[in-house]
Amino acid sequence: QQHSSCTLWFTGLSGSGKSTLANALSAKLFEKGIKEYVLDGDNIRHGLNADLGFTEKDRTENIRRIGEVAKLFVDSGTIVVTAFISPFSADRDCVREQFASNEFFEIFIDCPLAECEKRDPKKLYEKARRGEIKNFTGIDSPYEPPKHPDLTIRSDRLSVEEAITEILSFLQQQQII
Ligand code: GGZ
Repeated sequence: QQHSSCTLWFTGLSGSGKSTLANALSAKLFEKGIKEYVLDGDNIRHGLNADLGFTEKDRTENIRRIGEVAKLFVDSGTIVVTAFISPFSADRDCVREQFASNEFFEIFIDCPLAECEKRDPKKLYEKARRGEIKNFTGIDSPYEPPKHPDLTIRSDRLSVEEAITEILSFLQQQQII
């Protein structure tokens, strides 16, 4: 299928479903013969950004580098889906500035903290509450929700399939696919 390239920048709390949705979306795009790639903690924080932790400064640098990598993918004609908390609006805005307006879309994976904490698949919130992890987003480090996201997915109200349908129809509306 003919398509244009862009960055779909997912942002949201730990446990909100960013990676799950990014991977489900990428599988759907792949099925359609669309060139896509997911950037997430697994392929970025373990490699390129292995020197970075979770201080404010390190998170800012994490997001800056991911923005640069996303730009390379977009140059190559790929739809790149990024799944990082990216808690600071200013950092997300800096990345957006690197792109044309039809090449970057901020997608807010919106899930209440209470629900993320209930899910707690890796028991990280539990550890953060006990003080065993410091600077944990939503507990003792801030999350700044996007003021004007291009799309909001209420991941506590939609199934994965419903969420993917919404994102695909958004991409059609934007004439990306
Ligand atoms: C937030 C942390 C922290 C702290 C480790 N705060 O649920 P996960 O495990 O798989 O996703 C979280 C991931 C966040 O990395 P990002 O690169 O997305 O963060 S940021 O955009 O803010 O740079 C979580 C794990 O790393 N993790 N310590 N203190 N999440």
